[in-house]
Amino acid sequence: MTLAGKFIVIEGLEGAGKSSAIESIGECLRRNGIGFVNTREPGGTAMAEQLRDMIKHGFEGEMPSTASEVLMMYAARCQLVEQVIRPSLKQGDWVIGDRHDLSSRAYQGGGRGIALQELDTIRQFAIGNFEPDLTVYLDIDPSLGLSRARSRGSLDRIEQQQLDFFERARVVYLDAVASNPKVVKVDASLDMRAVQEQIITEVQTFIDQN
Ligand code: Z5A
Repeated sequence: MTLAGKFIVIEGLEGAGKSSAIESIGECLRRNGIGFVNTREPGGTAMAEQLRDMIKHGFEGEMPSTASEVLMMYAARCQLVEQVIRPSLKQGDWVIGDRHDLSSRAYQGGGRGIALQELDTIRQFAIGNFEPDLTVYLDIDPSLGLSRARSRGSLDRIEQQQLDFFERARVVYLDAVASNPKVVKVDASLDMRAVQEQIITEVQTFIDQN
């Protein structure tokens, strides 16, 4: 079934500046008279928010294994897609997603080392062929991103990974940019205004083509 709205996702490593990017995309859609909803992953439904909390902080001192972590990510994503994203798109709203499936490939695949073919199988079971119409990937050197994220406050369980975890995650993101025309790269190491200009250019081009 063709969905009336479009799903735009913002992706990137820690400190890439996703929060301000999401605001810029929202302003751009508003200027174009397009109604939208915001989502975040993991999270975005009551159940998915509970999973988010356990993924980020564990539960009563118990930390998820690598396999549990990835299954919780997809459980949360499945809930969000079925309860919020698909219904919104169906009624003609656009959706701005703070992360989606590419985060699992980057963090659980690249970072944790789960084979991407295994993730494909889980993904197919959880959400089938559902995918974003446009992904804006904010590319940043992990050491710069982490120093920005640290200046923002304390780091959660995943954010506390070593630099090489994020370097492996970045490789997966860059592979996606190279292989999938629906994933566009923005240089997030520049100052905020320059980053926002690149994002708005990409999103406006996408709007004009749709
Ligand atoms: N995760 C996963 O492993 N697998 C998955 O499938 C999914 C997620 C979906 C979600 O945590 C965690 O789950 C995330 C990935 C993992 N953890 N890690 N690591 P979250 O939602 O709490 O965290 P996040 O998504 O990584 O981060 P965020 O806070 O939403 O955004 P951000 O991009 O990291 O950062 P920011 O708050 O927008 O900016 C950081 C600081 O830099 C801030 O002070 C800004 O003012 C500053 N900034 C931003 N842009 C600039 C520029 N251009 N110049 C200078 N300073 C800047």
